[in-house]
Amino acid sequence: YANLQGIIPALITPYGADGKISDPVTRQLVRHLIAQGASGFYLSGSTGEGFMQTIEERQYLLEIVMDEVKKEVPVIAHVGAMDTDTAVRLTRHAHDTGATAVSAVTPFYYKHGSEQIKRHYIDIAEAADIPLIAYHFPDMTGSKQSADFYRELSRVEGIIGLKFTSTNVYEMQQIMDVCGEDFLVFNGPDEICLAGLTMGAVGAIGSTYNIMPAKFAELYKLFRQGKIAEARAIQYEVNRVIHELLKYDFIAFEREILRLQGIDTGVPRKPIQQLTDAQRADIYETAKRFSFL
Ligand code: HMN
Repeated sequence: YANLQGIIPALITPYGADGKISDPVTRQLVRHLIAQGASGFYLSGSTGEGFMQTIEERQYLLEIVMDEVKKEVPVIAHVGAMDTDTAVRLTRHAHDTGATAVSAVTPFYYKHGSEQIKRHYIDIAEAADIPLIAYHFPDMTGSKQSADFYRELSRVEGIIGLKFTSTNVYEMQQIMDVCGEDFLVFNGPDEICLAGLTMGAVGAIGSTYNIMPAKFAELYKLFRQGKIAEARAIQYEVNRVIHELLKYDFIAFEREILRLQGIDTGVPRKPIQQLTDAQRADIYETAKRFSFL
């Protein structure tokens, strides 16, 4: 899985004016991001609004991206769902479409015991011959599994890694320590991308790589060259933008920045924040200030 590394945008899902997934804009966005240094794509995660889409929509998006990307870069399909059957169905489809890997958040809303959650992951891993990347996102799912839990998962055939979305890099390191070197951990929070890489993450999957792919690709390159001070300077720079972003719903903010960059991905699905004209004007000022335009 040597190609699973680097800066991987958790893709914003492009919608047309009718609110449906847009084939041409998806292709435009994916092309643009590859040209800017994206190392792969992560589809239908939190950023991609996967949980606000039908199974058919999630499948359709993957088909478009696979067709456009044509194995140039790896594509990870997020297949996470509240129920195992949906995740399994999406996994089989991802396999048939030729995706590189699937990924799944721990099932949310209901408070399942860790044995059930483990079973959920094993069922996904057994559903098709496609690698699985588990997804630790306690803030969003309310499900916080231990390093021991992930150690057990890492011993399951087909489970190759973890997307770790928490700023607690100590916990990340503890997981890596017990899962072994072959277990691929991806950093989640973009604002600590460099910290996650320093601790041993092989790459980073995140939302702001939709709007600042080149900056993060540079940070990653510098990190790999051991130029930590230079990489840190970029992390500081992008964090000034993230500081502005966090005043909004990140999906609404990123869609607006993309629109200003000439890629109209439409508006997020409700109840995600719908920007007012005043908010758009404010984001426009931010975009100018940070030379997005
Ligand atoms: C996804 O599943 O779409 C993401 O990759 C989630 C991702 O880790 C984002 N986390 C959250 O939104 C909480 C980050 O990219 C985040 O948006 C960014 O670090 C700004 O806070």
